[in-house]
Amino acid sequence: MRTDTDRASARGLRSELRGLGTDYAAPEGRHVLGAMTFGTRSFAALHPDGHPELGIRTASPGFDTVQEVWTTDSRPEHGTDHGLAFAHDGEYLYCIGHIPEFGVYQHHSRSAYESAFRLIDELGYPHIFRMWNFVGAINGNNAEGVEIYRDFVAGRAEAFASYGDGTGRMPAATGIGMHGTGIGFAFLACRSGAVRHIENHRQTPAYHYPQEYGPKPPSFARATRLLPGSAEDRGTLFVSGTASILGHETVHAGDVDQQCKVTLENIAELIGSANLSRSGLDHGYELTDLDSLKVYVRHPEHLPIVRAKCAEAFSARAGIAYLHADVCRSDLLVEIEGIVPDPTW
Ligand code: 3EB
Repeated sequence: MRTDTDRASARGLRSELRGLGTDYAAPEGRHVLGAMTFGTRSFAALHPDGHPELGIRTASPGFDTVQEVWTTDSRPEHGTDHGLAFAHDGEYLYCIGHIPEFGVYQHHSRSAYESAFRLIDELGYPHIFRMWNFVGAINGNNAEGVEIYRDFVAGRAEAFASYGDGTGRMPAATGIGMHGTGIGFAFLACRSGAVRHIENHRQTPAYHYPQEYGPKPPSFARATRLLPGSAEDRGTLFVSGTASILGHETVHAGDVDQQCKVTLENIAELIGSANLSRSGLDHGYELTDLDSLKVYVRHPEHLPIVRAKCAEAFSARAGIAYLHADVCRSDLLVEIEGIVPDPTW
């Protein structure tokens, strides 16, 4: 984790990955839309300053405690609704929620997502472009003996089935573990920006995974490109949590070194010009264009090797946070997400 402030942006919207310990002050002319705090507590609440803050318990010796702060150039309004806390500024909406521990999550993840879809309709932010889900005991079993990740995924899929035209609106996402129990989630949506969801030719779309990974497939795209309204620039590319999966299969179970290699290759292919041109984008990117990286590591003893691999692959200027979390399949050891900021910023 770098000690100064790192930035990644969509026009009007920026992400800053910062260390904890000091109060955050938005730069002149900017306003906090919301925050995600990777520390010692899991919660979803409005901060005393007004903005929604999602707390995710990942703190562990040797790992980073960080905050991702989303800022915009218009002053947001804040509110709560059906257990959700949100802020919106006329173009962007940031919304968070926390599902407490339950024996079975399916119904609760479905209703949380349905509340989220209702909220974006009511407030008028129809395009979700990034989602995060932090699932406690993700590889543990629920009260019916179903893996908690699969339990969560089934409810989310039910909500997505009645959201728009199904798979066409599934955004970039992260589905990862956290310490403790319950599920924390956050998402970003926009009003007038153009949103395009992108797949990776090396990987089966998650929403087409076969049933061996759970009764319902996961609802997300490999990346989402956000082109702010009226902009003629390249936009911002949000890269989903990415792991050592080729087709739909985990490769290199038990080998963190090779899992890092495949994960980095998956991201490089995803954001490269050949893959993006399949989605009609005319620019490609490289790993060194990524910023606001989050690297989730299952076993603390793997941190040095993962750190070395990432330092080699990413720009020395990029913000990178190393976080201690279980990954959604018990054979996955590492997962990486990031943002390619708009190059005009
Ligand atoms: C994978 O590719 C790894 O359930 O929202 C990555 C990103 C993963 C998002 C999710 C899961 C999710 O299947 C896991």
